[in-house]
Amino acid sequence: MTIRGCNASNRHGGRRGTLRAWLVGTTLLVVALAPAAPAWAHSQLTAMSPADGSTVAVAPTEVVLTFNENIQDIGDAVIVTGPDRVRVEDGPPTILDANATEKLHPLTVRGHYTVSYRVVSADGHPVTRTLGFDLSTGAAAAAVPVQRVAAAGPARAGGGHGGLIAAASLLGVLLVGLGAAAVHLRRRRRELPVQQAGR
Ligand SMILES: [Cu+2]
Repeated sequence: MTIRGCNASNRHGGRRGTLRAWLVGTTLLVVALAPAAPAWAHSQLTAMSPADGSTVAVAPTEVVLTFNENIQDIGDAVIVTGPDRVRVEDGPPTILDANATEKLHPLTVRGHYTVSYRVVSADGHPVTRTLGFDLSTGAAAAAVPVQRVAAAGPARAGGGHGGLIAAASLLGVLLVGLGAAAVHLRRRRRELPVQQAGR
């Protein structure tokens, strides 16, 4: 890093102290902004009914998502899409403690159903994921190609933490770079007249 070169060529204790203080300050800031190491403490799905990947012969009337901790009842959404790409969920889910219950319209088409959810963790971070189940009874789907990848598009694992870490890291790099540049410029400005005086 440029900071090291800058520091190594700096023989002036006072200014090195300034740089060190700057580095300590920016490091503390970055540490404060970055979330703690066990960053994946937000709510995780522990079970779904019908089970993820299962095949059921009787059409379920609801999907129940169970998490490892209570989730917040703020703008949670569950989207259930049938083999014919028709959405079959009935309104927003009902949240009770660690469970999100999503009522379904009658499932009349056999095939694969995707279940995508976005719920807000106890710690305030949204979590999203796409699961699915198969219904073995019902009418054949209309001639629509089943595109599970496309259906899985809106839901992504992860959520808030990754972006926050990236933003904090970027901010830290910018601050350290700006600080180093400022110290470097100030030193050059001060040393120039001294060198011209023939020291
Ligand atoms: Cu979280």
